Amino acid sequence: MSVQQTLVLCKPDAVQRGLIGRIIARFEEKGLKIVGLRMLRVDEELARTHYKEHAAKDFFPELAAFITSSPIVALAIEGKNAVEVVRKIMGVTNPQNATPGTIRGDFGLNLTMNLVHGSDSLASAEREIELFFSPEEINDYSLALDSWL
Ligand code: IDP
Ligand code: MG
Repeated sequence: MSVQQTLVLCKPDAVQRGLIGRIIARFEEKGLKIVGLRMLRVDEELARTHYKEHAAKDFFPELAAFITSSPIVALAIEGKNAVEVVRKIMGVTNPQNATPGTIRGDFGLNLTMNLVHGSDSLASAEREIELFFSPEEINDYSLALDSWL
């Protein structure tokens, strides 16, 4: 399976609830590599661009209000099959249905405030990483552990 990069957001609820470290730890423990890391406040325009496929949906105003309500932490994460692996670690969209052991399954109850975002395809990942990071903010480095992962 090829090495991919994907975008993860620790959403405002994760920041407010003090869960950033525990969420990032799950990706590190899995053997994924953090290649970009940034805290920022999402504005209306970025919310609309990032969630463009949802812009016409009923829940978009609620989603936009939530994602702009407090800072988030954006991560670019690299590893074998990273797009799908990250989505598995996150759990399904509604935390009430998410399997225990996943981030949403362990920490969430609320459909909108579901703690994390992960790109849903390689094409989305490329688009979304560019939205949150400039090229020089993505770090190309090897880990001594790479051959064990
Ligand atoms: P995903 O984050 O699992 O990829 P999407 O369907 O892409 O799920 O939805 C984007 C985000 O919008 C969700 O993570 C959640 O925060 C919010 N959301 C999704 N569906 C609903 C809904 O029906 N009501 C309110 N918020 C929703
Ligand atoms: Mg999505």
